[in-house]
Amino acid sequence: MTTARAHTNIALVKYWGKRDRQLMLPQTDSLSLTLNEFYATTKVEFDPSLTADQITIDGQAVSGKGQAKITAFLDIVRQLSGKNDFAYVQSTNHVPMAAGLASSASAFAALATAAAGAAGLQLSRRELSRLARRGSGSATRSIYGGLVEWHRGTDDLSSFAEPIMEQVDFPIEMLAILVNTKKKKVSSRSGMQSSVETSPYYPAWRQVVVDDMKAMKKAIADRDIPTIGHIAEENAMRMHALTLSSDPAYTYFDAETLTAIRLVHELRDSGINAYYTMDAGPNVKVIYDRHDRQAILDKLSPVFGRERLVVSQPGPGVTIID
Ligand code: 2P0
Repeated sequence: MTTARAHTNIALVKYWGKRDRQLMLPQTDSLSLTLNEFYATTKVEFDPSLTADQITIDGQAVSGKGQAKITAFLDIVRQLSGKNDFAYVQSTNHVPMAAGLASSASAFAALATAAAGAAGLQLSRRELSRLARRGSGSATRSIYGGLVEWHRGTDDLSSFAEPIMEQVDFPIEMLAILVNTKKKKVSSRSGMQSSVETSPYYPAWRQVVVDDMKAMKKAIADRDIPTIGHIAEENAMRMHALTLSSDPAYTYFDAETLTAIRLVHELRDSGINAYYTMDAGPNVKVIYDRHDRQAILDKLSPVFGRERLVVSQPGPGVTIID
């Protein structure tokens, strides 16, 4: 039996499209910040008496598509380890599920680590990152803490994440505005596939990411939060332009998403270096220097309510806790 904890991550340079859906190889590199406040804890135990994997998430039995996805992932672990038993999987999420807060990143990073441990595999962090990738792309990055780069690679061996700065030594902070925590209508998986196949802007996106990765790494080396925020914001909006330019078009924006964006612009107009990013859901994440936290809370709380604002520091990589 092994229990692992993994934190979610928010991409500053986004991943939006696969090149190989079976191996989960992405079209582009990406770069993220692991967050301290959002994580999953997962326990795995293989048991020869089971006739199917028994999965619970937050105490609820998982069936249907969710079960199939986890069983397919466990099949990879079974194949790697030669262990053919089914498993008990118990996962607890400290992330509002499927609301664009990258719950699959922490979920599959924790599952990969717990399942590999329970199956007796001795994997390096790089190998864990490659394994987590098979469950969900963004999970590749959640093996590591702090600022992390996922090299798209050309095959299973070369597509893994690496830390850029695991102990973040400058005061970057992220605040999540929980606009809507209901399950999203278009999954990341089908949304990004549609963008790859139908958006006329997809070739331009590949070039955007090449340029943004370079500029973002320089801004990180310079510990320049306004430049990091600016690049992240532009990159996110260009990713969302892929959703609007797909056929059929779709969007993750809600009315309240636009309200949040307007407030961030107003903060900036008043001289506070706050920037926004958004994932496959309507929630907005604000990037800023923690010294500006109070001013940002003062601006956002009257509109959204303090309870819908979650401040997070950079967080750690995956750990085995039992
Ligand atoms: C990211 N997102 O880089 C991007 C930005 C959401 C927007 O990775 O199909 O759950 O499991 O690989 O990783 C969310 O997509 O999709 C995601 P799969 P995933 O964080």
